Amino acid sequence: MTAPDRATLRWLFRTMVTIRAFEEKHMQEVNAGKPIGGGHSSIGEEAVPTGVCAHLTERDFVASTHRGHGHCIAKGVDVKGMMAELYGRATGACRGKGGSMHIADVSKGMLGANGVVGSNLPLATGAGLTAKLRGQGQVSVSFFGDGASNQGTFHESLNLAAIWKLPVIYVCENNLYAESTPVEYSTAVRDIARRAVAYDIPGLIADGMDVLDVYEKAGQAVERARRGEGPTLLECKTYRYFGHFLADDPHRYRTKEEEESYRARDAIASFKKRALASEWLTQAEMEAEEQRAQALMDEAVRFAEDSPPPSLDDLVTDVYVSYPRIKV
Ligand SMILES: Cc1ncc(C[n+]2csc(CCOP(=O)(O)OP(=O)(O)O)c2C)c(N)n1
Ligand SMILES: [Mg+2]
Repeated sequence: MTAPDRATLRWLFRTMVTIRAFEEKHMQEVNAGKPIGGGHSSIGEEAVPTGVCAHLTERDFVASTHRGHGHCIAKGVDVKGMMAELYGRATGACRGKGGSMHIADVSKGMLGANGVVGSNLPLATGAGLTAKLRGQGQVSVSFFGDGASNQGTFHESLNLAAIWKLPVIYVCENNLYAESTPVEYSTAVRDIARRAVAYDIPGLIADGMDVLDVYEKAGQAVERARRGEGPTLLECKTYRYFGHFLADDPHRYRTKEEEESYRARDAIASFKKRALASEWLTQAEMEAEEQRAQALMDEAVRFAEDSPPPSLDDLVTDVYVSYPRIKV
């Protein structure tokens, strides 16, 4: 594969280090006992949302999961608003009412993180139908886990998208575990991409620890969708370095050797090596990006801490039913 242009390479690096810095800051704040919500760390998986979203614009749709911070950042959601959301503040992406698992920003095409495993596949499929009916070349992406690929919604969504030729990219983040359940215990196939055969659509596999491989395979899927040829299932083989959720999972269901073998292939560290060797980016440019990400997180925490909580009146705004004015 020929390398993407310099601006894209820089964006890929910037996005991966921003995701990692956000996740590290969140973990630090939770461990320090700050009164903020926990969540599910995606450290180790940064290459997947980055390589996929590099092909999208604000007009394309993304439907995300419980492990959604990386998807939001790669799709352009404001990091300060995300941090304020974790702090439950009125300035948060969802005015402090959603928290980690419900961050959304429709203006950026981010339809939302989602706490119900497997529930975003039909949402992305519906957004794909919208895109097809509008006929303006938009595409829709669903990110979901290996565990979610065993939900009925996975099969229903892929079948519908296949018969209607919807512009949807189904991106399976296969990190080998659903909570503590190993994928080989719960899943009949070794490569989840093989399930594409059942719907007569392409099933691609990318190395989810290599942002350029994800970028290349996702590019094929997005181009196919924009040409009106229908959906693709893209499986990215990846790994989360920490427990299923923050704070309380000692991850005893897997070995230290397995963890170390993935950390040794860390997506950010290997990109750096390659970028230096190939003279894509300089050491100084990459250090500047890392410092920028750290500074952004400090600023985001300050912004969140200085923001007010939602008011009591906000309890009855943004709900489905328009209540008569309830005095709270
Ligand atoms: C419908 C539903 N069932 C169970 C859960 C509890 N739960 C939350 S995350 C999770 C595991 C999901 O695994 P996977 O899809 O592989 O995503 P990962 O956490 O590995 O990113 C489960 C079972 C849930 N939130 N929703
Ligand atoms: Mg998983």
